[in-house]
Amino acid sequence: MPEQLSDIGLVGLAVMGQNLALNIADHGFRISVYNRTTATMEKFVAENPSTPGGLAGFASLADFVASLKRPRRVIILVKAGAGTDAVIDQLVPLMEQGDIVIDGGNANWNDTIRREKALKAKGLRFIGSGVSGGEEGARFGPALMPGGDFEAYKEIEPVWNAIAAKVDHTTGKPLTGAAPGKPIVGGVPCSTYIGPDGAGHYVKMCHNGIEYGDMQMICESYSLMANLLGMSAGECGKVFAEWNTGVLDSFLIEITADILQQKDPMTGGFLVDYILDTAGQKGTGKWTSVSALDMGVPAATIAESVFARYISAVKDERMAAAKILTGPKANVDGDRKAFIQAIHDALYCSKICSYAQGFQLMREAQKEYHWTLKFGEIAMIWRGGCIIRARFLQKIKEAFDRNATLANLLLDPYFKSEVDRCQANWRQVVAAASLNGVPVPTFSSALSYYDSYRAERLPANLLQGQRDFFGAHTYERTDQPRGRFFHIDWPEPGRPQLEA
Ligand code: NBP
Repeated sequence: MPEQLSDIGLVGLAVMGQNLALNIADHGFRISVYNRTTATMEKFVAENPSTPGGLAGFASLADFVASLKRPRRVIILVKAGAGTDAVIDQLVPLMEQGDIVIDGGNANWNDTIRREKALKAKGLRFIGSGVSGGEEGARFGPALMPGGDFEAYKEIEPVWNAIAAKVDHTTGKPLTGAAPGKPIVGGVPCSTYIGPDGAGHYVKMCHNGIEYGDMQMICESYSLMANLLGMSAGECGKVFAEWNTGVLDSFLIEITADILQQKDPMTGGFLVDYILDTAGQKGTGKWTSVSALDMGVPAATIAESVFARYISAVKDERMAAAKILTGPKANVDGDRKAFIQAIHDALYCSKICSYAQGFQLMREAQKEYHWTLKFGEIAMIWRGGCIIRARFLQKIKEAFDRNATLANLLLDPYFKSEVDRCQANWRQVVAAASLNGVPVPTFSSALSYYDSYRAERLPANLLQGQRDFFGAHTYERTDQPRGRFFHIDWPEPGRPQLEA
């Protein structure tokens, strides 16, 4: 038994685990750490001999568990999936009734629901907590999305509130300037209890889906500037830097400005011009889109951003197709400054639609999984620490403060007026992109979403006619109450029946 018990423990000392452990120790909590490969743990502890709370390393999981205050609180930050299950299987026999396991990895929410149930049956409590913000966030303040047993959450709340990113009470702006041993004190923590079982990991997944959308929309803006206006990467970067002072002010716009202006150390040109145009992914955007498809939520813009990565990945096929398939030659005349403003507005309106879809998805998920999600609080905790942190999220929080049961962000008076103000430019950009052969999958899908959502009548009347024609799937009538279904014998009686 160690002389001094630790407040909390952490298993998994890769990039996220090391940074989160240091963040916890910086806030004065003593933390025990364990890693499957002992040498990694030893090196980490040796490199960080004096933190405010103190780090204690253990080579044996049993000693690690024994080093913790009761109820024991163990954070797992290992490779999501089989790695998490392996650690849980080893931990469970070492823990006691009421102890708490916290999975901080990017788990699929269905796994979290399964794990919570399995641990509950053994008398243990389980928290699935989204941790957003990558390495930097983990070190100096991530956005945290804990879900699971509420009483268990209360046991970790002081740690979670301490280590989370902080935003200013009134402006909602992230508080910056944290350094090793000098964490941010004060401000509103970007952490809140999300809901039972898999709610935290579900919301984290939606955050990532929205992040996919944001990234693709920014890429489309850059592509339009480069391909339609002939701007260099550096020139595009300067535009993004300017945009970062207005309504689009966000971490992703800020880093885009820097990335585009970065020079290549090998050639002296702009680095981005030398980066191969094939995008990778870890799967959370796909999970978001699959969940939307499963629940019948039209999150088309988020799904398009996943497909955009897929099509980018078939580089060889695209290179071959480029030699065969033709399109218009890009040619945009007119006021360049006005067109850049139009691209800005197209990005802004598309972003509003993408977030509208993400929040609609969470709204549907709460019905499906019997959660009560507080959308204003979710927007609030995304204002700092995470990859999608943005000034814009303050407006979303205010929209849900005005109306907690808002059906769609587009219906909020502020967002409605913003789209009204910018939509002519959005349409102009999508039209110009189409006429000039520049792909803008998220801009155009967001515009179709907007026009579909505001349409009193869509051509689904014909679609139901088709379904009834070939499969007798029936239809409802515009002149009859909803829920009454009709079928007619289409064209001539006695025609051969076709299979659906
Ligand atoms: P990785 O996802 O790369 O996982 C590496 C860690 O998992 C190492 O500590 C490794 O131990 C451990 N591990 C593996 Br792999 N299999 C194991 C097993 N069967 N038993 C025990 N330990 C095992 O680490 P990461 O990038 O730090 O991410 C950690 C979690 O945080 C992941 O779920 C990730 O999705 C999530 N996340 C990451 C980021 C990010 O920016 N990287 C952001 C947000 C969330 P070893 O040293 O012995 O191999």
